[in-house]
Amino acid sequence: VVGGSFTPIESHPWVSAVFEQRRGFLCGGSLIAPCWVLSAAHCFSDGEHTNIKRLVVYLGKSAINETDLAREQKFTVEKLIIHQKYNDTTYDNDIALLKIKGKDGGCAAKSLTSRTVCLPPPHTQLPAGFQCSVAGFGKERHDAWHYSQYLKQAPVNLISQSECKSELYYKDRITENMFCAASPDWTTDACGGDSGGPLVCEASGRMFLFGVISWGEGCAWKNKPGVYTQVTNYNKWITRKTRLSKYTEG
Ligand code: 4AZ
Repeated sequence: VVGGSFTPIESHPWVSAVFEQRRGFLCGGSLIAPCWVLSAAHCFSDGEHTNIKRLVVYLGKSAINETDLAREQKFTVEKLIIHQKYNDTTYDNDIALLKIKGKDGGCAAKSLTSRTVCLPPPHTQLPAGFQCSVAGFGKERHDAWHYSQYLKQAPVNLISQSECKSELYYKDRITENMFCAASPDWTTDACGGDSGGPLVCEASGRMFLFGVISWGEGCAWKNKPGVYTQVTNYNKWITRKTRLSKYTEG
């Protein structure tokens, strides 16, 4: 995350950190049900096929290189579901579900450092300019060599489809399954390593997961906003794949 501030995991307790045993930290994710983490498809299908046996998911983590056994929970991945229409050239349908399993065979336990985030009801539309926030362990600058050691969050404002599809921004690269967000002065943004993680917006006093951090040209570059997977387009897909009965749980 570029700009913004360091934040305790308690402020974003659905934030998940996905690691690969050999490659290290891979991507972010969001806990949407005790056994399910929502992330980005491109985290698991770029280059060599991800071996799900080597994936490790952490909840309750505030620091990427530190273990805090009292606060974090560790899981393996029992099932990896990449959207069947994910396009690895255009990043259309950049969404994936991870079914997690603890050593004891159970799923996530609710605590101060770990809880689920609500999915927005289908067709919910927020106006352009609405302030939301992104969180992750991604780079603090586009040219950084390392990911952020600690979890960061930053405010970003929603940008209309028409503005994001303008000549200056991304033209036809924005599909109906994507939306854009940035800060008005282009100082805050998601960055490398944040993908898969959450863009949440507060509505009627609760936080809802509206976006999955997906892509963007550079980080906090003028006229190049962050691009997010439009979660409201996938309520049925998520329900079908996870057999969730409610849209707002947790
Ligand atoms: C990435 O590579 C990434 N500035 C995520 C978000 C953005 C750029 C890159 C948006 O994970």
